[in-house]
Amino acid sequence: MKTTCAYCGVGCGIRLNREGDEWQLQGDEQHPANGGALCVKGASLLESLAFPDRLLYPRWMGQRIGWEEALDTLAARLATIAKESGPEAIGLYLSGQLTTEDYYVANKLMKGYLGSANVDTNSRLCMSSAVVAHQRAFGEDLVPACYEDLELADLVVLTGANTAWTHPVLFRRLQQARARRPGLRLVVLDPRRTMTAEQGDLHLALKPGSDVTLWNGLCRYLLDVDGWDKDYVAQHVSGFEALAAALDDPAWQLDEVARSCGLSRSDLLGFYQLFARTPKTVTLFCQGINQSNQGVDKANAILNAHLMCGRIGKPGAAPFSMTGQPNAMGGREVGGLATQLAAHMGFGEAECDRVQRFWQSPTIVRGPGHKAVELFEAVHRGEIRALWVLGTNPAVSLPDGNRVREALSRCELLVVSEVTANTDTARLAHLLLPAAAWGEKSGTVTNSERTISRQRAFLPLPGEARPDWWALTQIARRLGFGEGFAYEHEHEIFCEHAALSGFENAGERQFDISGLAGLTRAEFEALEPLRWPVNARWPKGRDRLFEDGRFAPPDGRARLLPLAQHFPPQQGAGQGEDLPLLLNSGRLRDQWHTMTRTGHVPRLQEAEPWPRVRMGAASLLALGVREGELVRLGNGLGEALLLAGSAGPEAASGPCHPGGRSGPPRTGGHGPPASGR
Ligand SMILES: Nc1nc2c(c(=O)[nH]1)N[C@H]1C(S)=C(S)[C@@H](COP(=O)(O)OP(=O)(O)OC[C@H]3O[C@@H](n4cnc5c(=O)[nH]c(N)nc54)[C@H](O)[C@@H]3O)O[C@H]1N2
Ligand SMILES: Nc1nc2c(c(=O)[nH]1)N[C@H]1C(S)=C(S)[C@@H](COP(=O)(O)OP(=O)(O)OC[C@H]3O[C@@H](n4cnc5c(=O)[nH]c(N)nc54)[C@H](O)[C@@H]3O)O[C@H]1N2
Ligand code: SF4
Ligand SMILES: [Mo]
Repeated sequence: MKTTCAYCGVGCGIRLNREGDEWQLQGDEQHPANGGALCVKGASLLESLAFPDRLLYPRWMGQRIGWEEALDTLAARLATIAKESGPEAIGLYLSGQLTTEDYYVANKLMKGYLGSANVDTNSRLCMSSAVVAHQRAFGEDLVPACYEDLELADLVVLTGANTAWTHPVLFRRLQQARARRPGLRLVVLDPRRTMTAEQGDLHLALKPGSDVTLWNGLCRYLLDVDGWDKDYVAQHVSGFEALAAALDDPAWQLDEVARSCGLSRSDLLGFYQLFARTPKTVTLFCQGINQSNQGVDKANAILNAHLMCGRIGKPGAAPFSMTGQPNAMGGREVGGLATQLAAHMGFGEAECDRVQRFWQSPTIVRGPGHKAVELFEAVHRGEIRALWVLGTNPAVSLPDGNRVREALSRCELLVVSEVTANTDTARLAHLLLPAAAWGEKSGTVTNSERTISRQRAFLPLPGEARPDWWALTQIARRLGFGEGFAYEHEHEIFCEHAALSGFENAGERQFDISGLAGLTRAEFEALEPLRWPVNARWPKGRDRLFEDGRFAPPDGRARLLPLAQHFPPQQGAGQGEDLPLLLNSGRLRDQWHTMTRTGHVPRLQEAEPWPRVRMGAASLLALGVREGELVRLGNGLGEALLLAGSAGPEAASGPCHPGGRSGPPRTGGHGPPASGR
């Protein structure tokens, strides 16, 4: 039995064998993502299934009820709210940990049947910057490369990513390629000296938030040394004149860039020279780029450099956005963000009409809904009266958690579909719905390199747990939408999703998997991993996009964009004597997000049993704090009690303390505040 890992966007294949009563788990040697390797989280998946507080039955206000009653009650309440306040008073908050089939049904129900665009996903906190950057540069949200490109490159630039911990199997592939071919260089751009940075040939600990400056500086340098591809730009790219004019600004000259980024001139020049002379360059980016006050611009700054050099769509040459969650990409395919409609279509009139015709639905939303943060603000104001959260823990993972928890506790009807009742969001729910977990649910997921893989069920559904698509379908039927939601199996949903991707698509949308729309049940069950698009032209899938230099806009050209540097406001005026530290959050190697899926596994607790704030030696000294002491950090948004840790390979470097994304913290109670940065 083969399936796909439940955690990160590498999307490793897993093989399960049954020996007696026991399942044995190992990496799938034939899967294109991992070729048999697994990291500690993937290898611990079977242990993680022993949830201490598994949600097995629906619960209404804490009391067990039956599914029938739960569904009838929910449908009746939703119908009343829609009638009284309009469908916009209903919101859905989804997750990159759902299957594509769950996602598709949720999106269709909201945008085509209920008529509310207020459906967003935790990908808003994660991939949405990359999505928009791709749309701006390529005309569509497209990841051009595949993992093999990391192995074929001569230079890999890893920026805003601690890949050794967060995409471990991919990092291992890279390290193995470097061992085979020492000429393959690794440059890491990260304010922290992470485990990943430790292993680079060069680590540039740039000042947090200064990425646009660094990449603009690179583009300026490429112009100065004639290190760009004039023919490629002339044939395939637009916007060069505007970019070149913007790059004339002295702010992008080497010395000035080095100063703004807090880097030595020679290190920076060394990187620029290496980039300029290495055609086979892959730039991998993740949350240090996406999660930012200017995440979209940061990503476009990277795309600019690659487009200027024509380093895209070629073996070993591409910009590469890594996805975080196992199915962040699938969510983007179905259009689970409030700012998309479906199947890589937006809200143009023709697109809305097309999707409505395909769905034969009673309505269609004609514009974007609230994005995650706005969605919870609308809940706070009472404009959204009913919120259904599936597969995510926003009480912990959204910014300004106190405000979010306040919004959730004010919500008139909060429904949470979960695997465990033991999450901060589930504890606030009126109605809890038990979801099938990994190993029990079945469907498809898409990884960072566009590979669609099957998740397969090998365990029976415990208690009354059900797949999320089933619960959504049951509600749709009770709301009178039975015809559009007659699904009995995820196979039917997948085929419909595949058909929509090819519907009236004469090549305008590169997301096209219509070649899979006719799969029989048996073929769906046996589906081998393959990279989209999958259609008449690419029946076996496609490794790289844009090989021919044709992009998605009508003129076929990619876009270069002039970009300005904006530092996060926390790094500016607000930061003074009483807010001396910059705080950044990094993931733990052995834990998954809010820890609801991994916190109960002893093996995964060993490396980092305590919440820790790591500080450089100078900060510890200035604050009068010793390693191992408890410190209370706070700012206007809240407080946290943490164990103080010192600079290891995971600690800060450069001029800042662990730098940049959360609000600037205030120190409390432990010695005098540090004297700024
Ligand atoms: N073990 C584990 N693995 C995971 C996850 C998990 O929870 N646990 N989650 C998955 C998910 S959903 C995601 S999205 C990915 C995230 O994968 P990563 O993005 O690799 O994870 P982070 O640890 O958040 O690392 C972000 C890095 O950006 C750096 N950074 C901060 N500010 C800046 C900046 O201004 N510029 C630059 N260049 N860098 C900056 C930080 O110092 C940090 O090292 O991981 C996935 N993999
Ligand atoms: N401070 C800070 N905050 C962050 C980030 C950061 O770097 N720093 N990163 C952001 C990013 S990139 C991300 S992706 C988010 C992640 O944030 P969340 O999505 O809130 O984190 P998880 O802990 O993965 O929560 C997923 C929940 O879904 C449940 N679940 C798993 N499978 C299923 C299923 O099939 N069905 C249902 N119904 N439930 C299921 C799990 O039990 C778990 O409780 O956090 C964001 N928030
Ligand atoms: S690298 Fe990611 S997908 Fe692969 S086993 Fe580890 S967590 Fe799972
Ligand atoms: Mo993420």
